[in-house]
Amino acid sequence: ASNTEATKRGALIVVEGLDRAGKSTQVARLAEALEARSIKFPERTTAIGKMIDSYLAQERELDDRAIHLLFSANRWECARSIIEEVESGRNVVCDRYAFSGIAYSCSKGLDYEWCRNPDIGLPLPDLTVFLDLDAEAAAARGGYGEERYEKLEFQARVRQAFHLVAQDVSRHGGQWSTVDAGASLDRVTEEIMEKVRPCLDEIRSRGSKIG
Ligand code: T5A
Ligand code: NA
Repeated sequence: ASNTEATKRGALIVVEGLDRAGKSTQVARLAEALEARSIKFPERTTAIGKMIDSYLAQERELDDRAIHLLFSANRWECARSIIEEVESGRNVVCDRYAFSGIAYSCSKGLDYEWCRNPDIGLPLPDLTVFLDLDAEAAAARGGYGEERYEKLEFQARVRQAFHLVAQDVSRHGGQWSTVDAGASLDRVTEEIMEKVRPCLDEIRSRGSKIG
């Protein structure tokens, strides 16, 4: 592709965090600000997504490795459309991604590298914004405790696992930014925009391919 075509690509921004960190709220705001398509993982409407949904609702038991692979497969079934969207010039904002996959499965005791492998080759985000909140503050927010992983002790382990993931992403040259999700809604939105703007400027000036 020529340079002019390449400079038209959109950004892929991922928002990560613990359960109840405020991801959905902030993804909606960010998607509006960037006129982006938003996607949420798990994408519960597909056949695979329905299996994941019943697992999370604790209606079905699955082996830890089997559910890990389903979460990954659920991203792979959306990968093509993410790439097409970004290459067509549209921004995409993603509520959770492969980093959740690693952090939650690792927290059950699965090997880090094993957890990472099935997601290798998925489109890499231009930026991951991690909404950081301690497990106690997350638990104090509405609607907590119904789904499978919404337990204080487990969430505290997931938070630690996300710190490992952050180091790993940075080591591999990825962009990872942590935002204090304990602040007010508007303050969190502002902080996210402060991280996202330079990322968009860089993509516009470099016009690199998604990959
Ligand atoms: N999972 C997921 C895996 O194990 N492997 C994987 O590969 C993937 C992709 C489902 C579960 O699946 C696991 C992780 C999860 O356990 P989910 O559907 O994303 O993931 O579920 P949650 O993360 O639990 O989604 P929630 O909707 O519960 O949390 P959000 O989106 O982080 O938070 P949000 O925006 O809905 O807000 C929650 C509440 O907090 C309030 C909101 O008003 C709302 O009541 N709130 C604030 N209150 C005060 N101050 C703020 N700044 C606030 N921001 C939000
Ligand atoms: Na959510």
